[in-house]
Amino acid sequence: MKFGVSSYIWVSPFSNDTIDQLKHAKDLGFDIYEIGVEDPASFDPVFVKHEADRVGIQVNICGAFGTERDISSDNPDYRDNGMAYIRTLIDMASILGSPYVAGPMYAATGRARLASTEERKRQWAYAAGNLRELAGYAASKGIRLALETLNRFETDFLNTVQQGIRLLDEIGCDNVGFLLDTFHMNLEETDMYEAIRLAGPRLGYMHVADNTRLAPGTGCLDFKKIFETLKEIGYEGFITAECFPKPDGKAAAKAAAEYLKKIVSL
Ligand code: LER
Ligand code: MN
Repeated sequence: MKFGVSSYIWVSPFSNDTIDQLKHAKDLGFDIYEIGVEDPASFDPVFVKHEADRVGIQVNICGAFGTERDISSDNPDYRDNGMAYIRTLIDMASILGSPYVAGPMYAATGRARLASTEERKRQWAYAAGNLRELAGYAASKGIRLALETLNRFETDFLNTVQQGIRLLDEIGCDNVGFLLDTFHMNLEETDMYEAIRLAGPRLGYMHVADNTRLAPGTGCLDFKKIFETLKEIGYEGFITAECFPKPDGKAAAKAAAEYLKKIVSL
Protein backbone atom coordinates (compact mmCIF):
# COMPACT_ATOMS: atom_id res chain seq x y z
CA MET A 1 0.00 0.00 0.00
CA LYS A 2 1.13 3.53 -0.70
CA PHE A 3 0.16 6.35 1.64
CA GLY A 4 -0.68 9.79 0.35
CA VAL A 5 -1.94 13.16 1.44
CA SER A 6 -4.35 15.44 -0.37
CA SER A 7 -3.34 18.98 -1.31
CA TYR A 8 -6.60 20.16 0.33
CA ILE A 9 -5.02 19.66 3.74
CA TRP A 10 -2.62 22.55 3.00
CA VAL A 11 -3.66 24.65 0.03
CA SER A 12 -6.57 25.70 -2.16
CA PRO A 13 -6.02 25.80 -5.04
CA PHE A 14 -2.73 23.94 -5.53
CA SER A 15 -0.48 25.95 -7.87
CA ASN A 16 3.12 26.31 -9.06
CA ASP A 17 3.54 28.71 -6.12
CA THR A 18 2.71 26.01 -3.58
CA ILE A 19 5.14 23.43 -4.96
CA ASP A 20 6.98 23.31 -1.60
CA GLN A 21 4.09 21.19 -0.31
CA LEU A 22 5.57 18.19 -2.12
CA LYS A 23 8.64 18.30 0.11
CA HIS A 24 6.50 18.76 3.26
CA ALA A 25 4.55 15.63 2.34
CA LYS A 26 7.73 13.68 1.63
CA ASP A 27 9.30 14.79 4.95
CA LEU A 28 6.25 13.47 6.81
CA GLY A 29 6.80 10.06 5.20
CA PHE A 30 4.09 10.12 2.53
CA ASP A 31 4.71 8.27 -0.76
CA ILE A 32 2.08 10.27 -2.67
CA TYR A 33 1.02 13.87 -2.96
CA GLU A 34 -2.50 14.03 -4.36
CA ILE A 35 -3.43 17.23 -6.17
CA GLY A 36 -7.10 18.17 -5.98
CA VAL A 37 -7.20 20.01 -9.30
CA GLU A 38 -9.45 22.99 -8.77
CA ASP A 39 -7.90 25.12 -11.52
CA PRO A 40 -5.90 23.23 -14.17
CA ALA A 41 -4.35 26.52 -15.29
CA SER A 42 -2.81 27.12 -11.86
CA PHE A 43 0.08 24.69 -12.34
CA ASP A 44 2.29 23.25 -15.03
CA PRO A 45 2.32 19.43 -14.85
CA VAL A 46 5.76 19.23 -16.49
CA PHE A 47 7.21 21.51 -13.80
CA VAL A 48 5.38 19.60 -11.02
CA LYS A 49 6.65 16.23 -12.34
CA HIS A 50 10.18 17.58 -12.43
CA GLU A 51 9.92 18.81 -8.83
CA ALA A 52 8.23 15.58 -7.70
CA ASP A 53 11.10 13.52 -9.13
CA ARG A 54 13.62 15.81 -7.47
CA VAL A 55 11.87 15.46 -4.08
CA GLY A 56 11.22 11.73 -4.56
CA ILE A 57 7.43 11.65 -4.27
CA GLN A 58 4.67 10.44 -6.61
CA VAL A 59 1.92 12.86 -7.63
CA ASN A 60 -1.65 11.66 -8.17
CA ILE A 61 -4.63 13.50 -9.60
CA CYS A 62 -8.12 13.98 -8.14
CA GLY A 63 -10.79 16.15 -9.78
CA ALA A 64 -13.00 18.91 -8.37
CA PHE A 65 -16.45 19.02 -9.92
CA GLY A 66 -18.53 22.19 -9.76
CA THR A 67 -21.85 22.84 -11.53
CA GLU A 68 -20.19 23.84 -14.79
CA ARG A 69 -18.16 20.61 -14.95
CA ASP A 70 -21.14 18.28 -14.81
CA ILE A 71 -21.04 15.49 -17.43
CA SER A 72 -24.54 14.37 -16.37
CA SER A 73 -26.13 17.81 -16.67
CA ASP A 74 -29.09 18.67 -18.88
CA ASN A 75 -27.07 21.71 -19.94
CA PRO A 76 -24.91 20.73 -22.96
CA ASP A 77 -22.35 23.45 -22.21
CA TYR A 78 -21.76 22.07 -18.73
CA ARG A 79 -21.42 18.53 -20.14
CA ASP A 80 -18.90 19.71 -22.75
CA ASN A 81 -17.01 21.69 -20.16
CA GLY A 82 -16.92 18.67 -17.81
CA MET A 83 -15.65 16.42 -20.62
CA ALA A 84 -12.91 18.90 -21.56
CA TYR A 85 -11.89 19.23 -17.89
CA ILE A 86 -11.66 15.45 -17.37
CA ARG A 87 -9.68 15.04 -20.61
CA THR A 88 -7.28 17.67 -19.26
CA LEU A 89 -6.99 15.67 -16.01
CA ILE A 90 -6.20 12.53 -18.03
CA ASP A 91 -3.50 14.41 -19.96
CA MET A 92 -2.09 15.72 -16.68
CA ALA A 93 -2.13 12.25 -15.11
CA SER A 94 -0.19 10.94 -18.08
CA ILE A 95 2.47 13.66 -17.71
CA LEU A 96 2.67 13.30 -13.93
CA GLY A 97 2.73 9.49 -13.89
CA SER A 98 -0.52 9.28 -11.89
CA PRO A 99 -2.06 5.86 -12.69
CA TYR A 100 -5.54 7.21 -11.83
CA VAL A 101 -7.75 10.18 -12.35
CA ALA A 102 -9.93 9.97 -9.26
CA GLY A 103 -12.97 11.74 -7.84
CA PRO A 104 -16.76 12.05 -8.15
CA MET A 105 -16.55 12.81 -11.88
CA TYR A 106 -20.01 11.43 -12.78
CA ALA A 107 -21.83 14.66 -11.73
CA ALA A 108 -21.42 18.02 -10.02
CA THR A 109 -20.60 17.86 -6.33
CA GLY A 110 -23.16 19.59 -4.14
CA ARG A 111 -26.13 18.56 -6.24
CA ALA A 112 -27.89 16.98 -3.29
CA ARG A 113 -31.50 17.55 -4.35
CA LEU A 114 -33.23 14.27 -5.12
CA ALA A 115 -33.99 14.27 -8.84
CA SER A 116 -37.25 12.91 -10.30
CA THR A 117 -37.18 9.43 -11.86
CA GLU A 118 -37.16 10.92 -15.37
CA GLU A 119 -34.37 13.40 -14.61
CA ARG A 120 -32.40 10.64 -12.95
CA LYS A 121 -32.68 8.30 -15.95
CA ARG A 122 -31.59 11.01 -18.34
CA GLN A 123 -28.66 12.19 -16.20
CA TRP A 124 -27.57 8.61 -15.54
CA ALA A 125 -27.49 7.93 -19.29
CA TYR A 126 -25.43 11.09 -19.91
CA ALA A 127 -22.99 10.13 -17.16
CA ALA A 128 -22.62 6.50 -18.28
CA GLY A 129 -22.17 7.39 -21.96
CA ASN A 130 -19.71 10.18 -21.25
CA LEU A 131 -17.71 8.09 -18.80
CA ARG A 132 -17.48 5.30 -21.41
CA GLU A 133 -16.06 7.81 -23.86
CA LEU A 134 -13.62 9.18 -21.26
CA ALA A 135 -12.57 5.65 -20.26
CA GLY A 136 -11.59 5.05 -23.90
CA TYR A 137 -9.51 8.22 -23.94
CA ALA A 138 -7.94 7.32 -20.58
CA ALA A 139 -7.15 3.76 -21.79
CA SER A 140 -5.33 5.17 -24.82
CA LYS A 141 -2.95 6.85 -22.34
CA GLY A 142 -2.75 3.92 -19.90
CA ILE A 143 -4.78 5.77 -17.24
CA ARG A 144 -7.58 4.40 -15.05
CA LEU A 145 -10.61 6.25 -13.65
CA ALA A 146 -11.72 5.87 -10.01
CA LEU A 147 -15.28 7.05 -9.33
CA GLU A 148 -15.85 8.29 -5.78
CA THR A 149 -19.12 7.66 -3.96
CA LEU A 150 -20.11 10.65 -1.78
CA ASN A 151 -22.50 11.22 1.08
CA ARG A 152 -26.04 12.46 0.43
CA PHE A 153 -25.23 16.08 1.30
CA GLU A 154 -22.72 16.21 -1.55
CA THR A 155 -24.45 14.18 -4.27
CA ASP A 156 -27.76 12.56 -5.10
CA PHE A 157 -26.05 10.43 -7.75
CA LEU A 158 -23.76 7.78 -6.23
CA ASN A 159 -23.88 7.30 -2.47
CA THR A 160 -23.09 3.61 -2.15
CA VAL A 161 -20.97 0.88 -3.69
CA GLN A 162 -24.17 -0.95 -4.66
CA GLN A 163 -25.28 2.03 -6.80
CA GLY A 164 -21.75 2.39 -8.15
CA ILE A 165 -21.69 -1.20 -9.38
CA ARG A 166 -24.75 -0.50 -11.52
CA LEU A 167 -22.97 2.47 -13.09
CA LEU A 168 -19.69 0.57 -13.60
CA ASP A 169 -21.58 -2.31 -15.24
CA GLU A 170 -23.31 0.10 -17.56
CA ILE A 171 -20.04 1.84 -18.48
CA GLY A 172 -18.55 -1.60 -19.10
CA CYS A 173 -14.87 -0.58 -19.24
CA ASP A 174 -12.31 -2.40 -17.15
CA ASN A 175 -10.20 0.71 -16.56
CA VAL A 176 -13.01 2.27 -14.49
CA GLY A 177 -13.36 1.41 -10.81
CA PHE A 178 -14.05 2.87 -7.37
CA LEU A 179 -12.54 5.47 -5.12
CA LEU A 180 -13.93 4.82 -1.64
CA ASP A 181 -13.65 7.47 1.06
CA THR A 182 -14.09 6.30 4.66
CA PHE A 183 -15.76 9.58 5.67
CA HIS A 184 -18.51 9.20 3.04
CA MET A 185 -18.87 5.44 3.52
CA ASN A 186 -19.46 5.92 7.23
CA LEU A 187 -22.45 8.13 6.40
CA GLU A 188 -23.95 5.97 3.64
CA GLU A 189 -23.00 2.32 3.85
CA THR A 190 -24.98 0.06 6.19
CA ASP A 191 -21.83 -2.00 6.63
CA MET A 192 -18.66 -0.40 5.30
CA TYR A 193 -16.65 -3.64 5.48
CA GLU A 194 -19.22 -5.41 3.30
CA ALA A 195 -19.13 -2.43 0.93
CA ILE A 196 -15.34 -2.80 0.58
CA ARG A 197 -15.81 -6.53 -0.11
CA LEU A 198 -18.51 -5.74 -2.67
CA ALA A 199 -16.18 -3.32 -4.48
CA GLY A 200 -13.51 -6.06 -4.36
CA PRO A 201 -11.14 -5.98 -7.35
CA ARG A 202 -12.89 -2.87 -8.65
CA LEU A 203 -11.49 -0.83 -5.77
CA GLY A 204 -8.71 1.29 -7.19
CA TYR A 205 -8.24 4.12 -4.74
CA MET A 206 -8.98 5.03 -1.11
CA HIS A 207 -9.41 8.32 0.75
CA VAL A 208 -9.20 8.17 4.52
CA ALA A 209 -10.53 10.55 7.16
CA ASP A 210 -12.25 9.79 10.43
CA ASN A 211 -16.00 10.15 11.06
CA THR A 212 -15.47 13.86 11.87
CA ARG A 213 -13.44 14.31 8.68
CA LEU A 214 -10.42 14.98 10.84
CA ALA A 215 -7.25 12.87 10.67
CA PRO A 216 -7.77 9.09 10.83
CA GLY A 217 -7.33 7.85 14.37
CA THR A 218 -8.90 10.90 16.00
CA GLY A 219 -12.54 9.75 15.82
CA CYS A 220 -14.56 6.58 16.14
CA LEU A 221 -13.91 4.71 12.86
CA ASP A 222 -12.32 1.28 13.27
CA PHE A 223 -9.32 1.65 10.93
CA LYS A 224 -7.79 -1.61 12.12
CA LYS A 225 -10.84 -3.43 10.79
CA ILE A 226 -10.93 -1.28 7.65
CA PHE A 227 -7.29 -2.19 6.87
CA GLU A 228 -7.93 -5.87 7.66
CA THR A 229 -10.81 -5.82 5.17
CA LEU A 230 -8.65 -4.12 2.54
CA LYS A 231 -6.05 -6.81 3.08
CA GLU A 232 -8.72 -9.50 2.83
CA ILE A 233 -9.73 -8.31 -0.66
CA GLY A 234 -6.08 -8.04 -1.70
CA TYR A 235 -6.11 -4.25 -2.00
CA GLU A 236 -2.59 -2.92 -2.43
CA GLY A 237 -3.36 0.49 -3.87
CA PHE A 238 -3.31 4.10 -2.73
CA ILE A 239 -4.51 5.34 0.65
CA THR A 240 -4.72 9.14 0.72
CA ALA A 241 -5.48 11.16 3.83
CA GLU A 242 -8.10 13.73 2.84
CA CYS A 243 -8.99 15.45 6.06
CA PHE A 244 -9.74 18.94 7.36
CA PRO A 245 -6.74 21.07 8.30
CA LYS A 246 -7.44 21.10 12.04
CA PRO A 247 -5.85 22.38 14.21
CA ASP A 248 -3.82 23.25 11.09
CA GLY A 249 -2.68 21.49 7.90
CA LYS A 250 0.74 20.54 9.20
CA ALA A 251 -0.57 19.01 12.44
CA ALA A 252 -3.37 17.16 10.62
CA ALA A 253 -0.98 15.74 7.99
CA LYS A 254 1.51 14.69 10.68
CA ALA A 255 -1.22 12.99 12.74
CA ALA A 256 -2.49 11.18 9.64
CA ALA A 257 1.01 10.02 8.61
CA GLU A 258 1.86 8.69 12.07
CA TYR A 259 -1.47 6.96 12.56
CA LEU A 260 -1.53 5.30 9.13
CA LYS A 261 1.95 3.88 9.60
CA LYS A 262 1.02 2.57 13.03
CA ILE A 263 -2.30 1.02 12.06
CA VAL A 264 -0.95 -0.77 9.00
CA SER A 265 1.77 -2.44 11.08
CA LEU A 266 -0.71 -3.84 13.67
C1 LER B 1 -15.46 15.48 -1.27
O1 LER B 1 -16.15 15.40 -0.08
C2 LER B 1 -14.43 14.45 -1.38
O2 LER B 1 -14.36 13.50 -0.64
C3 LER B 1 -13.44 14.62 -2.46
O3 LER B 1 -12.61 13.51 -2.57
C4 LER B 1 -14.11 14.92 -3.74
O4 LER B 1 -13.18 15.39 -4.65
MN1 MN C 1 -12.74 12.01 -0.89
